[in-house]
Amino acid sequence: MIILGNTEFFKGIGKIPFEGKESDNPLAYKYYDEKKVVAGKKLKDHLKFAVAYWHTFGNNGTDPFGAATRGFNWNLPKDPIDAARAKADAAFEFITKMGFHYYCFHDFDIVEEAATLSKSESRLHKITDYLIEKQKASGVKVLWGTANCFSHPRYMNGAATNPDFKVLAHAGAQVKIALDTTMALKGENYVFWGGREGYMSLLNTHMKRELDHLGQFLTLARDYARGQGFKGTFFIEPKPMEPSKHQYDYDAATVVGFLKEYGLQDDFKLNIEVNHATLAQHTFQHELQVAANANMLGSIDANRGDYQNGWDTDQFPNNIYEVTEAMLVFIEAGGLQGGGINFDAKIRRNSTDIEDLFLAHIGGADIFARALIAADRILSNSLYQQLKTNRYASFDQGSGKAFEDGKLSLKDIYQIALSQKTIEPLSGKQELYENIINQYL
Ligand code: XLS
Ligand code: NI
Ligand code: NI
Repeated sequence: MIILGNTEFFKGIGKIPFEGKESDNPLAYKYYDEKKVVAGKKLKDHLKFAVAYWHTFGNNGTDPFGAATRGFNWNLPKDPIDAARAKADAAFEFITKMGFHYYCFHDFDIVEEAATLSKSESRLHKITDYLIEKQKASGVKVLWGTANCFSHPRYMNGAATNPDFKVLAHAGAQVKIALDTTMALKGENYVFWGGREGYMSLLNTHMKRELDHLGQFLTLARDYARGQGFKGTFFIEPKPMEPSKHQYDYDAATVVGFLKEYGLQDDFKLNIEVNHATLAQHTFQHELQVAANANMLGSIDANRGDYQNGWDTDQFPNNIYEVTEAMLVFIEAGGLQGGGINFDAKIRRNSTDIEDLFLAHIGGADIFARALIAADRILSNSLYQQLKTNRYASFDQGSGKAFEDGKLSLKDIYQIALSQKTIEPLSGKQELYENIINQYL
């Protein structure tokens, strides 16, 4: 078991340096040079890497078939506030050693939930004061906060979509407190991920009523936070299933439609998670593109799934080809609106060395940095953009342009088609696009 030191939790590991791709030092960045300027911006400002409090400082390796394989010294103190402070010490040591500037949390990641709502709230006040001090001392900030409205058994039938108003009210109170906490910590954004907002069986579910409740709940949360002066962005994190059989925030397209239906499109954007895209049978880049089309590409939860099995394995990202395709969408969309790249990923159960947490985050940061650099070069040096532009050239002038401008009727199009003699095949050139990506990696 990993048993970490007391005052210095990650003993023997210093600040992770950037050493470049020739380095064989496993505890060094090969691509993530935070000050490197790409497309007019430093890598650290493009990517805004964040550590996920729950996985990195909470995951002890349990799975449905087995016990913990890792132990954390910060869990040793009996008093929950002492334990929370120790965990915060470890978290800030880790984030600082990684050279990251952000973290993300659920309310009950930063302190253990108490037996009653009001006791939980007072615990959160205490740890918030401590975190404010840690943030001041280190310069580390909150990318986003959220409320865990899915773990406790009270949420087994949902939180905002629970058929029992009492549970909805409890979730509302929890969200209010989590918003207060996020604002006190100067969090830049606030996330809603609805693991229990959906159903296990449609037979016992009034879907329309539940969706209306969700829309109303999010409206109240937005109005409250805005009333308190919160300027950040709210994110919805789509996921199709797990733990529910069906989740209402199924994928990016579903969420965009939902936000527009309930009038939330000006305050909410999307937090796209790689593995959730996989579960929805989409690629990561597809989900980014759908969000970007709606001007709602807010943030990213970075991880990867496993193509041989169908659940949220939350592995650290490592597929350079895929991430490069995603970064093409990212750059073309003008980056993220308010958010960053949060490593919502966990090391494997049998990764039991202290350094494994570092290696995982180094790999994740390097893959995104390398992909962003490659994507920028593809966009500025290769034929990629020209090929794509040419593909649609028939809409840049003449009848195609008139169609785009809304100047043609269906009858006009009919006349045009009658006068066309032949239609020459226009190759999609997919293999060429694929080769270009490969060339620039
Ligand atoms: C679970 C989600 C969760 C959210 C935050 O699958 O990814 O971790 O990011 O509640
Ligand atoms: Ni996530
Ligand atoms: Ni997830």
